[in-house]
Amino acid sequence: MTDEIPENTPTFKIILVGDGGVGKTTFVKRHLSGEFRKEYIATVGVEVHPLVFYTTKCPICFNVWDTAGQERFGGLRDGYYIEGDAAIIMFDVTSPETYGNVPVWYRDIVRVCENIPMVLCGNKVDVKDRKVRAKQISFHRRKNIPYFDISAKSNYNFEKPFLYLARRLLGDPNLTLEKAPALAPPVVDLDQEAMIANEKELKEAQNYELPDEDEDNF
Ligand SMILES: Nc1nc2c(ncn2[C@@H]2O[C@H](COP(=O)(O)OP(=O)(O)OP(=O)(O)O)[C@@H](O)[C@H]2O)c(=O)[nH]1
Ligand SMILES: [Mg+2]
Repeated sequence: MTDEIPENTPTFKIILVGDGGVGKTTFVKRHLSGEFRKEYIATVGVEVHPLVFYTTKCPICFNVWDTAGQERFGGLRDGYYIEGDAAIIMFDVTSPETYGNVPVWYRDIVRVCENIPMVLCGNKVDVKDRKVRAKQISFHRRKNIPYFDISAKSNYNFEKPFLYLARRLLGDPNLTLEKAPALAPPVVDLDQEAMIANEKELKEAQNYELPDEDEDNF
């Protein structure tokens, strides 16, 4: 878990954003060695967690930036975004408001980083009373980025966003993980049947016609 990061490991800055309380810190702390090696950058007020994944091509290190106490309306300082190689935008599937703010986070990233690989993640899918359903999630389709249901507390789909970003950043669409990262043990149980139903719903939702909305008018 605390083995050294191999020399010459390609390393990328990952911007992790989303409203307060969506689960960003919980998510990034699941990866045990990243949590062990994290560093605090006081000037930006951010914790950087170096998460190493072992892909079939080579190891890859994601320096995931997680702000301490996010300024909900003020947004984040440019220092947070500058030289970002990729981004994870997170919302909470139990809070429609956090999904409603996804376009704002997206816009802020694009302003500074332009065309970097991004993924959208809906967290807390372990919660029975889910409020943002698969067919309501369409922002990623407009922007042509992938979407993943995740549950930080159960480790559900933890690797998915990182595998997608590794494929993009290393330029190999067929890349897979050679070994799973060491994760903290799940703290909630998942209802497997509900997850299968979710996955089916998500698949179907990709085929719905997009509502006729002005792209930037969310
Ligand atoms: N049920 C459930 N709760 C979660 C999950 N992930 C996080 N939470 C809870 O959501 C709350 C907020 O989580 P944080 O990780 O602190 O959220 P954050 O996005 O870092 O919030 P800020 O630092 O304020 O921006 C905590 O009470 C977590 O325990 C999850 O996957 N499922
Ligand atoms: Mg946090």
